[in-house]
Formats: sequence, structure tokens, C-alpha cells
Amino acid sequence: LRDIQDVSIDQGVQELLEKARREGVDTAFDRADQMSTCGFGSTGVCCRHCLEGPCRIAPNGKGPQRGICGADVHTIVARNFLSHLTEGAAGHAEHGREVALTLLEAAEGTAPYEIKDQGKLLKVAQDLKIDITNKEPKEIAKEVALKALEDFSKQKGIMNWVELRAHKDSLATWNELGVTPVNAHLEISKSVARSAMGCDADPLNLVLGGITMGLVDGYAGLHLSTDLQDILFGTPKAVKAQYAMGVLKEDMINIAVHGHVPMLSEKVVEWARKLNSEAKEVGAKGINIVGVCCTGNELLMRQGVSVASSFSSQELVIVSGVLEAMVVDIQCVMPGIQAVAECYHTDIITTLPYVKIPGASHIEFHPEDADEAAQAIVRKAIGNFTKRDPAKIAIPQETVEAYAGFSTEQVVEALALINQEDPLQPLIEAITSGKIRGVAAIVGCTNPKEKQDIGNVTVAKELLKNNVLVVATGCAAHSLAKHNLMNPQGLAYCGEELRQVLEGIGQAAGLPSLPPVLHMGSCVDNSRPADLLTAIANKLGLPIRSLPVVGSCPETHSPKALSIGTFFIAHGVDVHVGVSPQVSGSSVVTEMLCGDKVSEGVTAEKVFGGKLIYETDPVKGAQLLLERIDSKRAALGI
Ligand code: NFS
Ligand code: SF4
Repeated sequence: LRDIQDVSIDQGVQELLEKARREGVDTAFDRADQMSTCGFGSTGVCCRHCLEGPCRIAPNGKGPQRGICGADVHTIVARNFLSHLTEGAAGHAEHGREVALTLLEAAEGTAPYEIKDQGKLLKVAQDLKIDITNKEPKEIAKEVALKALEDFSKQKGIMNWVELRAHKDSLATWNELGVTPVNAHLEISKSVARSAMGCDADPLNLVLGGITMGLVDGYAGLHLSTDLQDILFGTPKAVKAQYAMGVLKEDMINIAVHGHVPMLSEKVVEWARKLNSEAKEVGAKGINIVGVCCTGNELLMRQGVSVASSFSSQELVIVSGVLEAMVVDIQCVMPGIQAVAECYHTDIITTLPYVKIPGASHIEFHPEDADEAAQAIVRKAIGNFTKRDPAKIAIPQETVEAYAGFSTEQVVEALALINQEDPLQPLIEAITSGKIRGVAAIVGCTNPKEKQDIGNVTVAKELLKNNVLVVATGCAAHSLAKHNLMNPQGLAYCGEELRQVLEGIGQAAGLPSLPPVLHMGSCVDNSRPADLLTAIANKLGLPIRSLPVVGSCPETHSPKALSIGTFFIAHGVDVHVGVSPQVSGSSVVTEMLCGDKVSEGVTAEKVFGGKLIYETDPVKGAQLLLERIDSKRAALGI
């Protein structure tokens, strides 16, 4: 097993891992050390698409070079890559669909949710070309929800949300290639079908299918979810909150909300407030909700709820010995949490009929009976408070303050304080003059195989030092927040010119400064940086591909991160990953994704203007991103 210092740079995580080991509790970090890496799988050359196989292609040429069906290594790798992207896109598309259904039920009065941001509702409705004259908000919400659901059913044309949100130049490229999605379900189904044995065998065609999955993810997943969630729960505004394991409270009932879709977690927060007096009856001071993974991001952005953990350390929240319940919905929920919970008094509560864990409690959640389910969940946690084992309690001390809540709307509002007529102008001027060298989104995961936070934090610091404006989402945002990159202390890591820009905008908004990294939300909120880019590109009359912007996912674990990355590459934004995307077994596929303009054959860079950069060393990764920023600046003559 690794030394605890090699597992994470977060001291709270180190302390809890040490405690877990002392108490004989198995966690993902230790399981990662015990898992041997498979050379076939990690290069993408193992095919399990039919029962003739599994077939594996020997990488050194000294064994079978084709599967039983005759598929060569390039077909196999491209097909596996497409399968990953399909899985990622399906997760986000399901998220979008669930939110759309909830909006519909809220509009029809069958689910207990309000429409918190009527302004955004009207804006989205108008942009969707819905006639809003003399209509009640609920009527408009219903029409918006139905437009969203069309993106899971229409058989012709292109997805409504692509039309609504895509930059016209990007869309023209996709139309020309024939990769623009018609509806999410049709495309996902087609993608699964084409990956089967005896179907699509052309690596280029399969990779183009992957681009469609990136777009399904980006529009039916990210944009549609963000837009509708903002309508239902409010568009985030600047907010201050606390990060790290120290947000757990010994004298309170602690409930962790974990997963992704905010319909459940918003209700748990609401009912925790309402049932506070019941918590006092059992001797607690109150109820403390803490976030894990992207549910943490959603609640942080809209409710200022503290965040305990990112993905890779989720089990350790339980090891504190003070967690009464961990409520989960979907995605990135490790099955391992149940075995850990069994060593303490914690209840794991699953909530969706299609996401269960053996041994866990199950309180089924449907939007229609959201209030009843949330009450039952909170009461179950209250009932657990007196079951704690005092000998097993240990809460790490440290918490870190972070400023978050930077929706695109909030960023524009802050910029408007400098230039009311033309809010984007100060940002564009800073980029053109070189005060801001470029913009980077640091996104995605933490991965138990990797030393937690080090990749995310190192890439961010390298870019900040070089005057790159950094925005963040997902578990990467968690890493950056915990290491002071979302409060004014982190300004010390910024280049002088970037610091002046952040202070200038912050002071106009009545703050000492903007934080060095702007937290834009959960992984579906990668729509927000995409919207900001589209707005800047439109303002300048340029395609997104020519802007000096990059993306980085240094500690990738999820196929969802790959499909989001593909979405950005399809816009011509270079994307760095720090963990192998499992395509290196095919020189052809690697060249398509990672090759450059002078490569032979078709490459993402030639077609879209952006490519995949795989580099495990975060300092080198940042260096490569800076080179790309500089070459795009040079091409623009700035
Ligand atoms: Ni994104 Fe969010 Fe975290 Fe990665 Fe998982 S929680 S949806 S996939 S691990 S960032
Ligand atoms: Fe083997 Fe072809 Fe079947 Fe894959 S699809 S398992 S390569 S026979």
C-alpha cells in the first residue's frame, strides 16, 4: 500500500485513510494499490463485444493481430472508445431527461417544485422561439419542458438544444460531417448498435460517432440540465462556503448527499431545515448537510452548502464516525460505501429504482412524492444519531473557505459593473492586451489510482502563474477549493497581470478580489464555460476554435469526462487528460485524436481545430496547454 502522503495532498483525507487502515476498513485507495493493471485493457485492445471473444490483440505484433471476426486493432480500439463515450453521454442525457420530466410535472402541478428563476424561464423560452405573450409561467414552463423532451424523441432535424446553444460555426462543421445529433435516445441507441460485432468497422467513422456522443452529452446532458435546473432551482449567484472533511460536525446530525441530480438533494436540504427541531429532541444541535461529488457542487452553487469530499475519498466521509446517513442518487457512487458503512453506524440510502446497492436501505424517490421521501430520509438520519460509537469518532480539523456560484450570468453581471453597455468588453480587452493570456477550464474527477488533488492543483497553479484565467467544475473544483484557489489567499499563485484583472473586477463588485479560480458548478455545468466561450466568440465574430482557450481534466476517472472532453474538442478546444484514455493500442485512433495539422490522415485538429492531449505529468501538461494558447494567440495576431 502507498504511504498515506502518496494518496492525497489533503491532510484530512490522509488522517481518515490512516484511521480506516487502523480500523481494518477497505477503501478505494487501497484497492487501487492491490489491483494490477491489465496491459490489454489499458491500451484499449481487448474486445468483449461478442461471445466469440474476448479477443485481445498483442501489442508487440507477436501474436494474433485480428479478433476472431477479423476486426483489427484500430477497429477494436475505436469501438471501445466509442463505447466509453456512449456510456458518458447516456449518463448525462438521463440526467437531462429526468430534469425535463420534473419541470413538466412541476408545471402541471403534480410535483412539489417551484419555478425559482422566472427570468431564465422566459429567456430560454424566447430563445427556443416559444410564443410567451399572455402566458402564465407554468404554461411557458410546460412548453419548455416539452421542447426538451423532444430532444429525446424527434426523428428528423437536429436537437432543439443544439439549435439553442451551439455556436453557428461549430454547428456548420458538424452538419458538414453529418455528426449533428437528431435526438439523444436515437443517437445513443444507434451508437450501441453500431459498436456491436459485425457493424461499424471503420475507425474514422467510429470516432466520428464518438463526436456525436460528445454533442449528445453537451446538449441533451450539460446544456439542457443546466438550463432547466436553473429554471427550477435558481441560477447560481456568488456564494461563500466551506470545503474539506472538517465540515462534518460532531454535535450535529450529519447527512451526506451524494450523486448528481439535484431534485433529491434540494428536497433533502429543504426538509433538513424544516425538521431541525426533531434533531434537537435527540440531543443534536441541528442537522448538517454536506455535499459529495457533483451533488455537492449543485448544492454549493445554489444553497451555499458545504462540501465534504470529491469522488475518490467518498468512503472516508463515513470513516469520520459521525455520518448518520449518506443519501445517493446516481453516478460516481462507489458500491464500496456500503461495506464501509457497515463498520460504522451510517445508513447508506439509495433512492432510484435502477440504482441500488446490496445491503443499503432504499427509500424510493420520485419527483411526485419528493417531500415524503425527503422527510423519510432525514428522519432515518435523525434516528441514527444516538447509535454512534464514541470510540470511532475522529473529524479532521481543517476547513477551507471558498467563493463559488460563478454562473455565466453571475460573471456577466460582475463584468457589467465595469462596463454596463458591453459587459464582455473588459474581459475581451484583457485577453487581447495579453493581461489574460488565455482561459482554461479545469474539470472532471479525482481518481483513486492517482495522488488526490495533485494533478488538478498543479495544472491550475502553473496556468495561473502564467496569467491564464481559470474556471473549474466537478471534482476538480473541489481539489482547487481545498487548496485555497477559490479564496483571496490563492491570489499569491497568480501572475501579476492576472491578479490585477481579478482585483479590478472584484473591487467593482465590492469584494477585495475575484478568487483566482471561478467555480462554475457541477460537471453538467460545463455548459457554463461553453456558453461563455460562445458569447465571446459571437462578440468577436470568430469561431470558438480560434480563441486562446483550453480544457484540462488532470485526474480523469469517468467516461463522462471523456464525453465532455469530446464535446469541447468538437468546438476546437484542446483538452488535456492526465490519465490514459485507453486508446494507445491503435496508432490510427491515437493520431485522429491527438495528432496535429501535419499528421497524415484526418485529425481532430485539422477538422475541428482542437485535439486531445494525453500527459501524465501535470507540469508538462500545463506547458503543452500554454503552447496551444500561444499558438492560437499568434494566429489571431495578438
Ligand atoms: Ni464529473 Fe461529477 Fe466527480 Fe468525475 Fe464523478 S462526480 S459528473 S464524473 S468524479 S467530476
Ligand atoms: Fe472478437 Fe470480433 Fe467478437 Fe470482438 S467482435 S469479441 S474482436 S469476434
